[in-house]
Amino acid sequence: MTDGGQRRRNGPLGSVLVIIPTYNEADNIELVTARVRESVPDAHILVADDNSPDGTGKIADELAAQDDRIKVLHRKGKEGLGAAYLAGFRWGIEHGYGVLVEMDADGSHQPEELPRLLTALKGADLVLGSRWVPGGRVVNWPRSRKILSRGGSLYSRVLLDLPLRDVTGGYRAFRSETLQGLGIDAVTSQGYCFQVDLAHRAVRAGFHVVEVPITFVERERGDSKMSRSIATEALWRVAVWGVQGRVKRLLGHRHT
Ligand SMILES: Nc1nc2c(ncn2[C@@H]2O[C@H](COP(=O)(O)OP(=O)(O)OP(=O)(O)O)[C@@H](O)[C@H]2O)c(=O)[nH]1
Ligand SMILES: [Mg+2]
Repeated sequence: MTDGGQRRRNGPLGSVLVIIPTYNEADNIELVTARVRESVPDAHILVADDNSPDGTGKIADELAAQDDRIKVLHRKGKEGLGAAYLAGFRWGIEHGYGVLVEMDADGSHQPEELPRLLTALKGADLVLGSRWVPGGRVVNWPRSRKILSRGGSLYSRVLLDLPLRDVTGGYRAFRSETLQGLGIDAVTSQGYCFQVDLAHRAVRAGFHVVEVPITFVERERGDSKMSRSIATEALWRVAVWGVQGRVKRLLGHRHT
């Protein structure tokens, strides 16, 4: 399965598409797109909106009408963050982008840090914006939330044998070849679990995954869409993958 990191790429990156999934982000979408534009002027932006009742999709259309580097993917209804990203990835791959970036709309993932992620991607297959490596941090989170997030990453790291500190973060830059090598058509997980799933697949497939410290800023406007059920999904799915991986390795050893 893994090829010992042989897939590591050093080639040029190609054009960049920043995918921003949105559900009721009317208060945030204009600012985040403007900040991306300022920070990485050549990047294109794809807003993947799930027919937000607050009119985010319409605002995105208005932004797109003024700037041809902004595109909007209108989806029929709320199907979750993972499904929106998968649709965005497929769109980006079809349209020939070399780099696909995941970024939240709420300002937690600072567009000003994107150039650092892209620089790191020149020597990697996948770059994770990481809150839990030296230099990374979180602004405006209570201690309890930090413990929960670090605990979630530790849980995934141990169960799935991942050499990563921030497994649930959602600020990432993929080479499109990396995404194409992950078997994303088989991904059904959502929320935090979606991020764990992609990181796990990338490591297992032998891709070179690099963590870059980021400062994650808690959202100031709009409501969180993460729920208890999304956190619970992550807990059980990661446990199942962990057991499956161990059973596979055990059987593999026995047959050789
Ligand atoms: N298209 C789409 N986007 C979604 C959906 N759920 C969440 N999002 C977007 O995904 C991003 C992350 O969601 P958040 O609600 O900020 O999740 P979070 O960052 O874990 O939670 P907070 O820390 O409370 O902000 C935001 O840009 C959301 O608008 C969904 O079902 N569909
Ligand atoms: Mg958020």
